[in-house]
Amino acid sequence: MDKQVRVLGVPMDLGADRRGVDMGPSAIRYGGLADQLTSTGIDCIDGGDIAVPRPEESDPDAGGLPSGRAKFFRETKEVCEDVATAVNATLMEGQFPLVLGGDHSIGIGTLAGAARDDEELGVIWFDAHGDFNTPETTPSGNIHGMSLAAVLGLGAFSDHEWAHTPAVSEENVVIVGLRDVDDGERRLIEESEITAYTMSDIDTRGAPEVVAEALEIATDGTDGMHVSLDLDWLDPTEAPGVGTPVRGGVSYREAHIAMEYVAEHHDQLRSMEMVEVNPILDEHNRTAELGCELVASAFGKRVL
Ligand code: HAR
Ligand code: MN
Ligand code: MN
Ligand code: MN
Repeated sequence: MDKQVRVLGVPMDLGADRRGVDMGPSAIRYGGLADQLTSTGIDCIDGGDIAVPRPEESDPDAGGLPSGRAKFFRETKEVCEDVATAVNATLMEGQFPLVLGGDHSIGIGTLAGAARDDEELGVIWFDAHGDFNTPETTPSGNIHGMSLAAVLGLGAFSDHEWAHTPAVSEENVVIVGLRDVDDGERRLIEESEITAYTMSDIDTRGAPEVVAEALEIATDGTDGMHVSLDLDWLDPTEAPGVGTPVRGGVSYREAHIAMEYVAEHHDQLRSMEMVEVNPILDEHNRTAELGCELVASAFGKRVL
């Protein structure tokens, strides 16, 4: 990574039931992000946090959707618009945006900011979950389980320009590490043109092969790619401090090799985010610390 990295915190928890992810950006900074980046030889600056309203002060069902349910839709839209503005301004300055969540609903904003109008963007979504529900299929109403569907303009999100990012095409979107999918969501993933690698794919083919293929798909004919790292992608024994842990995730070593492969594509990497760290559920901040190590690997940290 030869660009200056600008860190943007988004203490967002309106998209998830488990309060505590709003403290993610603090925990990640406290977990040594700046030191990890500096020791990787990266020049980084901290752009501070984007303001997020408290759920207690907001009405989850204030509306704005044509159908279905998406809690705090209005507030999420406002936060994501601010995230998009900050991410785009960062890119315009020639810096690299590194966004810290917060729950995964912020991915809607990061991608909207990273995808400039005339350029196509690929996406790799490292996650236990598909985040592919729409307001019509969601079992929870939580937007963090819908962010990828929102970016692709599915269901009730189709009329919403703030969510739908036309510069992202399904053919260049890849989910890696999938193991917890709802029924309606499964149907949407199957009907779509995205590629989803489950944990079984990683078990049988190995993380390096799967990630290499994911990188090919995300960079095939695109002008750049966005990497979205949901820490529940890892096994909960490695990353217990996440809002929605699911057994059977990737190991510490698999996660590192994946990020090292991302680093090999630094020319195409346009933006990155790390989400869903929940310090209330963590053990001595180890999930946040692991996240910092993984970001350093993605930016080219090496042993030799
Ligand atoms: N699929 C479930 C839902 O829609 C939970 C998914 C969200 N959890 C996350 N996102 N951490 O990756 O409510
Ligand atoms: Mn997610
Ligand atoms: Mn997840
Ligand atoms: Mn589209």
